Amino acid sequence: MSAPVERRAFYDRLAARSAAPLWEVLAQLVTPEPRSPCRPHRWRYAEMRELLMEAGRLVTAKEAERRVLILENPGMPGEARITTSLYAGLQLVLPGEVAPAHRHSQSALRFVLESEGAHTTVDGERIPMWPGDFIITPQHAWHDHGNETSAPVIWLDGLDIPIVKALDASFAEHWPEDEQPVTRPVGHSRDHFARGLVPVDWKRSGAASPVVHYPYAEAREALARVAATDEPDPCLGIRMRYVDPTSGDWAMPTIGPFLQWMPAGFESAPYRSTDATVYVAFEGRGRTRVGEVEFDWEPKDVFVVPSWWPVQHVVAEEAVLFGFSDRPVQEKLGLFRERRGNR
Ligand code: GTQ
Repeated sequence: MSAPVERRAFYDRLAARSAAPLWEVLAQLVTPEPRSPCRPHRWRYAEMRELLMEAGRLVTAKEAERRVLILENPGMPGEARITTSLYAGLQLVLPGEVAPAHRHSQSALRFVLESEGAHTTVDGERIPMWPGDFIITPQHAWHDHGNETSAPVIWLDGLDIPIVKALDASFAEHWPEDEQPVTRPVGHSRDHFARGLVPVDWKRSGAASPVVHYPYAEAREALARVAATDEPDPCLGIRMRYVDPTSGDWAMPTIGPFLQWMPAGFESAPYRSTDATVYVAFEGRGRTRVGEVEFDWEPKDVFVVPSWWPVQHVVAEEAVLFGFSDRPVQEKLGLFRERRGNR
């Protein structure tokens, strides 16, 4: 080929025509394995809680609209991403506060860390929040959060913000008042869809599960009973995913949430998957190695494992991890891969 100077001049002429030479970038675009800017990281709950309380003194929930500390992946600072495809944050609503009603294209999950009965309202259904509860705010569902108790409520938000951003499909609007009217009784979505019965002529309208509340008490009992009979998977322990009971598919179209139980003394076999995963250590204590990075965790610490990094857990005290990833998207696109063991 021609001399580098000649090429450079050619590239400049291409750039002036909004074009570029593929051969200079092909190897970075089409990699033999996932190569992510995402880094493994752990956020200590004790530290983040202090910062959140400080935020509580600096800004009201109403003023902020959502008083949230974004958990930003250290490999992608300023991008509001915890993985390349997902967003996570810690949200605080103080006693007496309301986070005003709005709705948007982005889907949200809530995993409750601290609460003594605060609530979120989703499309007219008021949902009491208790520690460990998993709650869905489907895309375009009106939602406001409130706290009529005397204790702060803190939860982990997981949203598909980067996915919606990549697709340029974001719409949002505000409800005219702080709170939407409550039009449905407590337990409405569970009564209609979570008990093995659905109204005979019901037809799915949204993309998410019609069940919006998955209380921890029930999930924890299921885990315990399954763990009593089933052999833990060498890599994943007893991992169970949250589903839409009307379809058996993941509970959300873009985010795949799960619970993972591991007994004391469990040392998981190496595992890697293409879905970068956010974990909350909800019960127990242990350590996790992600490639060369290693961190310990205790209740309510959050950590993230990037795509295709090998992960291994060592469990000191019987543990329940909550987790979520973009696995439903990858499965539907035929991109999901996992690998067990040391290959
Ligand atoms: O609670 O509606 O963490 O709209 C980010 C955006 C929470 C929410 C977030 C949101 C919300």
